[in-house]
Amino acid sequence: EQVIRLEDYRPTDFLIHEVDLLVCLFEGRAEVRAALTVERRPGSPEAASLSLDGDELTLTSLALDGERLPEGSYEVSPEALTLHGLPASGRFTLSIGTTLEPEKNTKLMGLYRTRGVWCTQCEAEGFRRITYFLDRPDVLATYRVRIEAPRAAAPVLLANGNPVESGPLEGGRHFALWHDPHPKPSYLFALVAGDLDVLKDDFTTAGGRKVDLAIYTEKGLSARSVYAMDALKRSMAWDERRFGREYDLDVFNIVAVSDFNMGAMENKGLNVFNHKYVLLDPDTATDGDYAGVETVIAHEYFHNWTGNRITCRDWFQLCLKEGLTVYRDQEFTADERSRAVKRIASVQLLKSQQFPEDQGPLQHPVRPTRYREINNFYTATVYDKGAELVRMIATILGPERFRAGMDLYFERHDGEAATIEDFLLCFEEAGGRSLERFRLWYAQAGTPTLSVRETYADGRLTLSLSQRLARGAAGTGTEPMHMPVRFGLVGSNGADMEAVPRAEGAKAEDGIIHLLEEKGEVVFEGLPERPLVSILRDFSAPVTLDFPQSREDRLALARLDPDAFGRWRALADLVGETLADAGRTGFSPADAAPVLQAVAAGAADEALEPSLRAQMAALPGEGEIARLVGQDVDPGRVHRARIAAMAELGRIGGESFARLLAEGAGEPFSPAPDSVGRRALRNTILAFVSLAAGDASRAERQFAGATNMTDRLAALAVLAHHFPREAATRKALERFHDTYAGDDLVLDKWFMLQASAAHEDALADVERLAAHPAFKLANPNRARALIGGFASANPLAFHRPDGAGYRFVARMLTELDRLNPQTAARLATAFRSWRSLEPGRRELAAQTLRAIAQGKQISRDLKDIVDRSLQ
Ligand code: DPP
Ligand code: ZN
Repeated sequence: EQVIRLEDYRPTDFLIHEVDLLVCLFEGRAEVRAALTVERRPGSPEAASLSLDGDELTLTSLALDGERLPEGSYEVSPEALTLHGLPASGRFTLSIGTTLEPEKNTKLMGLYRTRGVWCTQCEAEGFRRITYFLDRPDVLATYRVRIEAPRAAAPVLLANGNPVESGPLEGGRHFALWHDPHPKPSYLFALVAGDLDVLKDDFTTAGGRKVDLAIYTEKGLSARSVYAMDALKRSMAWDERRFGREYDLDVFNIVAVSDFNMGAMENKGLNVFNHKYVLLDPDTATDGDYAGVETVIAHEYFHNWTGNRITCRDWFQLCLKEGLTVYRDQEFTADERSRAVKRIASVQLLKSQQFPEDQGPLQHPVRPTRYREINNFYTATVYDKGAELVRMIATILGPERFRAGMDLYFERHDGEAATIEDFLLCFEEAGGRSLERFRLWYAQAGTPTLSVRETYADGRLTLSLSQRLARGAAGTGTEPMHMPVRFGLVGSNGADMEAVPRAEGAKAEDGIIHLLEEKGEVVFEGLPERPLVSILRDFSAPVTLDFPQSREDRLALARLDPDAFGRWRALADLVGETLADAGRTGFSPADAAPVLQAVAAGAADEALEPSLRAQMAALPGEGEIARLVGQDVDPGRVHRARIAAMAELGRIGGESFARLLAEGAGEPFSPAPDSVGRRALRNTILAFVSLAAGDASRAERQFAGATNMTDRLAALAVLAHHFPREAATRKALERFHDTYAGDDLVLDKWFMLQASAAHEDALADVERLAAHPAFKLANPNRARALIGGFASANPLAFHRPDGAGYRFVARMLTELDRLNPQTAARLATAFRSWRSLEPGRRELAAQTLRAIAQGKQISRDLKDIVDRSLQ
């Protein structure tokens, strides 16, 4: 199996300047004619042949400057078209004809057809499934694209860039011509043809360019794209304000489709979205869906500068665009909503998704140095840890110098395919500071441990810090890295003390300790009282914190810390430790009482914004508790411990919870943050109270009376998860199904909810659902809802001690792999923490993984994940 290595990178021998594409769409097939303006790169060897990537293509014609190429001057293999004896200098035109069958393309890479709509997905290596090409991100060309299609099936014809011309053709066909003036790599190519509804609007940039905006959806769904349009316009305005980045074409089009491997794709001027991240209304979408749409719309829009105008030299640099763009979308949400709430949500995601990846067999550095299948590196590490690294640069430099570094990056590399080194150099120059110890974060995989010890006497506080990185599956280095540690010293009055420290082996400035070596020490003198140490505010470095702070101090911080994130962290760490203990040895109400009382107090604290109260109230998920347990995990015990804690919390919350539930009922729906927060708080509490009372009736009433999907689904979740065998639950599930039978996005929720319901018969239920007429394995959202819902969100059932959960998932993955390897591989990461299970399950999981690996027709995508999981 071929391994691609970073150290083997070298530029291409040929440049492709222009791409002229004619795409003729017919029922059952597509014909593509590409005219490529090519030139041998000055200085490259005259004997070098040109090897163009291809995948599942049929070559129908081939010409050089209009002359058919003779036999022997080229070779075709399943992966490439190789041309020999090409001109030594000057530009020449290669004309290449290919045919493809979009209707049969179940991989959803390249050109495919979904619900009658032709669309494309080219990142990372899909363009080679449309025509032969140098399908790599450092080959930048301008594109002119003409689409011809039957007018009835495809009245809408879209491609990248600006529209040039359109008109009728014979035989009920028509055409559209598009031109994208910005040179781009092939992975940003897109076209769409179909019978679509549209929502239109416009936006005028700070520089006065009027941009026509359009969101295209399947028939009848246009009304559900209003919020996405609003999010788009806010994103455009924010990028101008915050980063000085304006949009650069006359049109910006978004198309939402049902069948899509990713969340969305940032193709230049023509974003293609999984419709899950566009379509919304209060009756069919939850508050979480609203947040997801806002984030993904912003993320893809922000790629226009970080990804498109400046792209990646090679796929090893994926974090250059993804980590940076996630950082940008996180900042957007923080500015638009609440900074603390967004930061907490991002940290929760990092801990629940990235930490397990970084601590298990699929570990890889933020910038990997080798891969077998690049599609498997669109990971939490590249995206979310990648964003943490950009955040650390901003923390280290401060806002002004960070912005200066970004400005320099945009100025210096606009129109280029850049590397992480290019990016870091901009911050070193603009920031006037070496990032030598910092850049190791990109190369060294694993979650470092930051240990903090405090000693206090007579007004003098000493903080001793040290860092440690264990070598994991990636086998990368373990050198000390530059860790910015935000902190505050909180007085008993709940205010930060003013204190100027002395430091050794570390630097301390502006509330940040810069730990640059393995060990460092910071001393504060003349303090009026022993402070509460609020450490790692804002989660200023993605580390595991080892700080044996007393329970009393942490409970006090959970009440007093003037930094909202600090309050949450103090409490969340205590809750995590309490539940990890319970997951090891069983839940003890007496041990947990002080912590759960603090949780209930946080939920009831009216000084906090509602979303923050909901975050204070939420208990970590079973996956996160399992990670904290560490070794020999028994997922059944973890599940029982968490349920017991929820019920106990419901008892402790008592009257105050009942009041909170009663107060908000009947509040009209609004997507505004406070309204969202109140719903989140009530729905979190609903589960606690129902479990405490052993009574489903509250949830039943909420389900019946709900006026929005958030409240309806939350109530249904309480029923399905905690009262699975009650008649009321069956009835509610049926009613939900019947109400929304024609609505795929809502049906996905219905599948997901049942797949993730933890109870004895869960596997039988999921097997029944896999045979349900509405279950379609070929639709990624549906496959993710059922298989992902079971394998990643139902630890109790997936990790059944008899291994039947593993075997079910293996069967489904093997079947899915034949249709859509990329989605199968993604879902297979559910096994990534198998080594931390108790011995019985560990052996069963390993057996299952080995059985998948031995499958005869296994794809490279799935094999790569399974092999690395087993290594
Ligand atoms: N569409 C994916 C994203 O935006 C990959 N570029 O992250
Ligand atoms: Zn992205």
